[in-house]
Amino acid sequence: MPDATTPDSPTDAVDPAFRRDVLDGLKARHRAIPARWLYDRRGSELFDEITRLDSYYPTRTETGIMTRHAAAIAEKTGTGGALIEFGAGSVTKTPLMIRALKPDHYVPIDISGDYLRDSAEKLKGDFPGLAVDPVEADFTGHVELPAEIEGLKRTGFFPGSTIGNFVPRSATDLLRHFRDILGDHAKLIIGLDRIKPIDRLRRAYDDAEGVTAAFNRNLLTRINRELEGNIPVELFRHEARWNEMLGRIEMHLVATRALDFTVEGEAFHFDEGDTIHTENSHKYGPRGGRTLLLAGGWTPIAEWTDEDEDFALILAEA
Ligand code: AVI
Repeated sequence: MPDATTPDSPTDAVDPAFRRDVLDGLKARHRAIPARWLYDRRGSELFDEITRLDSYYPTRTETGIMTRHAAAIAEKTGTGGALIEFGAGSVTKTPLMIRALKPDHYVPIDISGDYLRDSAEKLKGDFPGLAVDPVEADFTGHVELPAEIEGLKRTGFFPGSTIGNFVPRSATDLLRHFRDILGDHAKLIIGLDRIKPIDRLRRAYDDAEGVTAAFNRNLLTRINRELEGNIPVELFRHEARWNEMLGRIEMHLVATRALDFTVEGEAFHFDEGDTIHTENSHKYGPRGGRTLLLAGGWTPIAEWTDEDEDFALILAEA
């Protein structure tokens, strides 16, 4: 999900999709802006900081699962062939998977060309025998896999519980799309965050250090910079809400008093307590996670968790 593709100075061209999503989102009855826009350069840096926080357990828990179960993951998945990662890859998780699965080809797919090329170069240095074939594309859209992996066994990799940032209907669409990209007989290794006590979830998404709050409010700063807005950022507070019915943590930006602002010349009014919904992070129980995969066209064949069952890594086949 994180990428650093979008402009950070007003002189850069603004993505028309950003303009549309922000203006439509602010006009809607349920004000909401898609989470993908949280990741400008600053947002990506802040997300990186979040992954190192004590209270944000998913990253270190998933890495722990991969380290501890590397041999079993390799045994069930099989080694060699092509490892196709949806996203540019992380400096810790990707090398762990490459070491375990020993693919001949590694194919990261990401919309951010610069980041993709940098990390591909680094991996080539770390794994001299590995062919790295990056694909610059939005993996939610059309993806052309490199001809070099034609006929090879394919394993998709989608860690980090990024699937949780999609509502179940979009998540199943995305899983089906992955199946189409990877083809018959492919496998998929996917990270899913588990449902757990609400106070732990809240602390993970509203940390004492205020990093997640800064990450959320940075969206308003970005709107002001790129869309000539004058949103009073300091009058919005971050809120992480557990939605019990939908099994998800929601991030909101809440107006602390009645306020007015403009974005690209359009006027907006907020009453005290009005919110902008900026992200969903769905959590799944063991059955829910597997059902999601089945609905997305994948059959789960193995699952690994940590001792506290905070996080799950599922292996599924097409
Ligand atoms: C990228 N994604 C999986 C993170 C999550 O946990 O949903 C984004 C995030 N939002 C706030 N903290 C982390």
